[in-house]
Amino acid sequence: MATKKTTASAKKKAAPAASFSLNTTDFKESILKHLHSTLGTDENKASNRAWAEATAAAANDFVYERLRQTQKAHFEADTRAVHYLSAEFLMGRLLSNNLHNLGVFDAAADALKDLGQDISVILDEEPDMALGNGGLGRLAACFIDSLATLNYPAIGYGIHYEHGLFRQEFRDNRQIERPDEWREYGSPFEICRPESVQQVPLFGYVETVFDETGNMKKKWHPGRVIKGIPWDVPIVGYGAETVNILRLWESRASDFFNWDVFNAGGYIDSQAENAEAEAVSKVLYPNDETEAGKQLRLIQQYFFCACSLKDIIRRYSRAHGNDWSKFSTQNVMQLNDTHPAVAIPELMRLLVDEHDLNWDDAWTICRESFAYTNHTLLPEALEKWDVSLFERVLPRHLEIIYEINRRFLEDEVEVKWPGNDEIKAKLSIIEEGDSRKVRMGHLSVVGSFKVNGVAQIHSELVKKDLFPEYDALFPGKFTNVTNGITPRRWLKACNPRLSALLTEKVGENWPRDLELLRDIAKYADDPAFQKEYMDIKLANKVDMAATILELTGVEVDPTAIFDIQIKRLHEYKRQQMNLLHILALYRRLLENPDYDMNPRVVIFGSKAAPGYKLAKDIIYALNCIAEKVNSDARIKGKLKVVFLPNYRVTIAEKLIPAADLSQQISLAGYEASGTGNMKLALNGALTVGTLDGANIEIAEEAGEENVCIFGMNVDEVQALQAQGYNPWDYYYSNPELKAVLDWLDTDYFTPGKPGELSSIKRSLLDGGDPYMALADFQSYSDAQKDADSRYSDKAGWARAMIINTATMGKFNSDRSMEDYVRDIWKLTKCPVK
Ligand code: CR6
Ligand code: PLP
Repeated sequence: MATKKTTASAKKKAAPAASFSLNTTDFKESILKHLHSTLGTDENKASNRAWAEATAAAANDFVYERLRQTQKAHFEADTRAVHYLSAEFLMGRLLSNNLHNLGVFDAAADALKDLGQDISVILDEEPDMALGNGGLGRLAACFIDSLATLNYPAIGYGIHYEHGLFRQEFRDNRQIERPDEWREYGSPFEICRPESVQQVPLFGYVETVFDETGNMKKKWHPGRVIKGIPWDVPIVGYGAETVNILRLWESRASDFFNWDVFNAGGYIDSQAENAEAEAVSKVLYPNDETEAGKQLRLIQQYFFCACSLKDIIRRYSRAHGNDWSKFSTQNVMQLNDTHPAVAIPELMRLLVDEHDLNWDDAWTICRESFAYTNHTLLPEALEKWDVSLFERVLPRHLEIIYEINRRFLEDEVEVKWPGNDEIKAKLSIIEEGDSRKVRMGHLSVVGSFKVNGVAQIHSELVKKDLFPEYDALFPGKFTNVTNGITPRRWLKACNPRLSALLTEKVGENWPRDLELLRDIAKYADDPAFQKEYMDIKLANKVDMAATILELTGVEVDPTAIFDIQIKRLHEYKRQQMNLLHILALYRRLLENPDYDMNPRVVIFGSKAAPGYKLAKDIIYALNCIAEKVNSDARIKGKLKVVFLPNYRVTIAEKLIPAADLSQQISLAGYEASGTGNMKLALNGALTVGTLDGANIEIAEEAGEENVCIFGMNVDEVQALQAQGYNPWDYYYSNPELKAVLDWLDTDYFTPGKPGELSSIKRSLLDGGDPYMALADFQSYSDAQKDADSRYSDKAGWARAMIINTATMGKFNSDRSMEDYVRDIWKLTKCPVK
């Protein structure tokens, strides 16, 4: 059966019905109008940036109108809303996404073309809005896209970092960090709302006072007050019925506080104070799964929670005055990890100290309003704050936490386990010891009505290993919501070729209902469809090869296997195991130039936390190995290694459509979910992965035969840990593994500087190999061999890729949102006229 070719006109037809009847001519006029009257320039001298801003302004005419209608509808309906509190939102670029969601991408492209501009060049002008580290921040961005798409009343609350995640450069193969300047010259995607500024108190002391009726009250005398200025980023749902907002808080010195200093003649002092206040929202902490433990980070967390809660209360009071009985039916606050956990004592403070509620009523409201998502089991990522630090920065909150804890231990733990001090110590929000600490995970569990993990296995481990007693104490509180990704950005916009083919086959509704893609499974064995699908993959790989050449100077063969590992650098994600496999392949090729393997390009994209020495050593090693391997004529180009600098959303959007293999190789039990794994599989890549996080569910959906699973499962990992793991056993019993590890001690990859890569070997042997890379190495290497031979079977490979695309419907973040709505948030949709 011959399938239709995807012609340019078919592609046009494939675009979804535009939500706005904006034709090319109108769009052209609008862009010109904004070029003249908003940008104050002229088409003869406009820079690419001016064209981009004029295009954004043209789109904003619609965005703002829908935003206004949405806010009106939400106000009139006075519906329950979710407030997604997250220290990170990894948004990426907004213009292309907004044009797609408005349904005017093609009109904009044609309009720009008529004006002599290439839309891809114009879109490339936009810096990424990188206000997040990795998966957690990108998840928040996908979730708010889905909430708007599904017409749920929702607000994202976060921090308006002046500098997002650092820009990564390589110097002499080592990572160096440069400041990110996403809004150096302003951004057309945000609106400042001075009318909703908030004041945030900090430091100081607490006084006990008595009111006129003799009731004891606590009065916090802050040592400083800073100001929170809201910036709203409109979040355009697909089809643009609803436009919600992401409200990001910027810190400044408080006017009235500063005024006194200024009047006292302290001009210089007042400037110093400004700088200190502005430091709060200056930079994103570049940590991923490690603890920061810094005063400024605690202040950041409190700052955005305090601003957000006051904002929520302001909105609530506008409709309900001083009647608090409906607060928790109108509002739910989702804590994205423990970073916003301080919102719990802050709401208690606001209700008890400022709005005069009694403790019990306030606590009921709190517990009915907060829900908490756990994103990790790694002990070093579970936040704890020194009591002394807490006391200095937030003295009243520490008192409130003590009171929450006292009542919890006496009224709940003691009742369930009378006299059991061991359990009390385990469940206490305060960790006793040399330096006492506030456990933010405990606080989040105690202060919320639901706690969820982010993939089935992770949610089980949260119950079984992390919080078993809490699970016994609060039956039904723990639940699972498997993560998801927005198919609008991660397929429709980033992979236009495949999107057009899919639309041709299943119609234009799949970006909303990703399950519709199941229908293409029936073409999985159709040679004509296979050819179309694989031609698209090849075209994407050709584009990627050009990008690789441009960014790294390395030439790669687009017909080679594109074997991709893109994610933050962390030992648990095991880039070091990938490195060992690269060395094994290289060694096999050197020993036998005819070694039977398909040409392979191993591609990395990854940032290491600046203070994470071993992660940075791994980047250095991979760059050194890449240099050597890529220039070694003996292996005839059969193996190439590419490390793309400055991995971010925009690079992910280019790489993912070009991937053949998706490396998801964390030690089982350590990757809570993963979301990159979903994006890669949706775009056809076969997962080489462990039975960890969402890989398990991906394998269930795609079928085990369409993924390459290897390594120990969680039970086996735990059994080996219990029995005592000794990496030297694997070193001595596996000659290839020993050879590649020993190679790291030589100067083969660092000429004249032996030992420069030794830290990696040391961590895997003397260091005990905490993430068991050596134990899983052989099985990993076998899975890679299996993937290689599957790649040789062209029809079988095409089939597997098609099935991967067809079966990822579950990982639509719209589904995640419906799960949250059903099991946790209990929202109703609010249609917008
Ligand atoms: N690092 C998990 O490790 C998960 C995301 C989003 C992470 C990752 O497996 O997909 O959250 N955890 O749920 C944290 O950030 C604490 C992550 O991105
Ligand atoms: N960083 C960026 C830029 C991403 O787009 C993603 C997810 O796609 C991640 C990090 C998270 O990747 P992973 O789930 O593999 O950790």
